[in-house]
Amino acid sequence: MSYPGYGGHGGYGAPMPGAPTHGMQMVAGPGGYQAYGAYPGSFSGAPVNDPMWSYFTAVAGQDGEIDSEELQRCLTQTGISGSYSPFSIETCRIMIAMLDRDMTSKMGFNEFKELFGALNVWKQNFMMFDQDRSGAVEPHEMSQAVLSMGYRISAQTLNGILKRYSKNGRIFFDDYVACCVKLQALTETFKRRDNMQQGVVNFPYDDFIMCTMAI
Ligand SMILES: [Ca+2]
Ligand SMILES: [Ca+2]
Repeated sequence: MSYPGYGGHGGYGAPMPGAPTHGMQMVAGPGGYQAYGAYPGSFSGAPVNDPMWSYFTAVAGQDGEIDSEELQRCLTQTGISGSYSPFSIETCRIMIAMLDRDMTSKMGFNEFKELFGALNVWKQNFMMFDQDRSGAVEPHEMSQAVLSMGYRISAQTLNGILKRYSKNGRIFFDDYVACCVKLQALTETFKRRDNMQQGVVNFPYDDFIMCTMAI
């Protein structure tokens, strides 16, 4: 399907060409989201039987949901960023804002699992480019990474993004993830309003501010 403005590979929700696929299986989920790895398909049934449930409840604490500080602590402890610097609180806030589907401002169990799946894919993708494990990639590598995810954006837009997310001309893992999270969330937000699937949407001012500022 040719879809102006988005990926040429089916875009959002399609497998990422060039992304490492070993050890993970992507399944198109509801709303174009992907279910990853050990959690294919949509989740149903008692979460008690899920190996991740007890971990989730321990992290979430008494309110049963994960806020940005709990998320930062947990991501640091699980070492998902590996040898890379831990995620900043701002990136954790963006992660929650993006995946907060039931509008509680915190992460429920399914939202948490979705994040872990996405993080693993982004990390694999980042590591593919950061071959010397320096913790940062060059702008042209970041461009390749973004394009390999199926987003079709102009060189000018890509340059703007690279400027925003780079430090001294390099992009660190934390900023890379923040960029991926936002790109995915904003594309999803846009697509939901793009009824004609033409890559063009009329945004009332208030709606635009809500969509962009809330992430
Ligand atoms: Ca909590
Ligand atoms: Ca939530």
